[in-house]
Amino acid sequence: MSTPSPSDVGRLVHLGIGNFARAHTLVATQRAGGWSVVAFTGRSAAMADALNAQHGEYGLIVRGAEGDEVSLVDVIDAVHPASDVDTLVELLADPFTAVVTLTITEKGYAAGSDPATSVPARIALGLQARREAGVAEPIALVSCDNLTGNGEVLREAVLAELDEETRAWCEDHVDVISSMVDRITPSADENAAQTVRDATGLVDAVPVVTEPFTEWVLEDRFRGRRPEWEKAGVQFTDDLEVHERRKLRLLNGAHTLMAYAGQVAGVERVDEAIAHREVRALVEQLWSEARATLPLPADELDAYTDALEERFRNPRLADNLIRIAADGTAKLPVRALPVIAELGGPDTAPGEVSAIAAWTAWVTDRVRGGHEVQDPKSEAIAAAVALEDTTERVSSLLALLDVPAIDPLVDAVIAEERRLPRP
Ligand code: CS2
Repeated sequence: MSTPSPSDVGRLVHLGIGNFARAHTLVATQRAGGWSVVAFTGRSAAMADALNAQHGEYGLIVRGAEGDEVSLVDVIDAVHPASDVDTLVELLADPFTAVVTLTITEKGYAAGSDPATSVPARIALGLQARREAGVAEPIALVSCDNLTGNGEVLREAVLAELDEETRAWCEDHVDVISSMVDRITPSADENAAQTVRDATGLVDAVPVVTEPFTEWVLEDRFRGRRPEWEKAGVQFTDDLEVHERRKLRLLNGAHTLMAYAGQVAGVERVDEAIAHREVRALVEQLWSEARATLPLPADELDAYTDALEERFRNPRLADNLIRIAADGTAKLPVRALPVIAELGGPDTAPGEVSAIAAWTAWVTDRVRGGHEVQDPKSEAIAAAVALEDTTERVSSLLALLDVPAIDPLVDAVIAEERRLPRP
């Protein structure tokens, strides 16, 4: 096995090119310098056409509370639609490819065995081809999604799709790395393209708007080549779990609570939700519960939640709650349920219960109001919401989070639904 030499160049393949990767990991890869990036889209192929028409270049608007900083990011060589499985397999079998990063969202890890729809299944095909091509150089798979132990989740999902021989080969040739990635990235507003054009001259169909804060922490165990991300302020650690949990439970947990409770209370954006007295009180309660599950000193947690509050209050970021409300059935089991379980049940975690009750209330209002809910289980949500009886409705919804119908959470959620702030 070669000694790690991160400064060597190589190719990075990114899977799931959306706003988040373009605001964050790819910016860090550009700063690291020297690496070639080939990206694949998520479900919609439109991003491939748009970015290729701009030779992979796009504008990045860093939107602080006081003003914008606009720059161009030019690190992507080519973008392919997710459906181009052959190209992905070819790239993974090529020794020049040393790193694969993923932003495929929580639900992408449970996508099954069909390479047409499953990223883990596609990676498995690529690794098999890499082994068959006799490539000795290690490859690293890096998950950048909001899951506890995201590398482990990815490893299991890929291994499940592999033949025996490739599975054994992976031990010496594949590193699966967990990472925590943080940068709030709303959908770009309609003026973003003009802002990029005025500042840089680029006619940009897919500009990115993001916040000034940025953090990326990775497990420090790459055996092969990787970009020199340290140059971009990226951190490497042997103890990633605490960073992951802190972010998932404090940032993402509060986001999820605000997304549902905020909309039920009649507001649309994160800055409005955190300024809403009653919603903010729920966030404070959720934070005090989540903090009790984190093995970190109080002053560190104070500084973290203070910084979060300032980020949420950014008056110029315009982060819409509807963005965060997507995929609740994939997010609540990672963000809220573990805290309730670790604290010993719903009675000791009323803030987390309110996040779940806000979700059941919001999907109910939304579906009954004739709107769609963006979620991998949207059909089952609609069927549950159609139930007239409250206990049946709530227990059917909670079953979609894998909570049993007799769980005390069902009654706690029903009681909390009635207490949620309304307009
Ligand atoms: C949000 C995240 O969509 C969501 O559920 O909570 O996208 C959040 O903005 C990022 O994790 C911030 O790093």
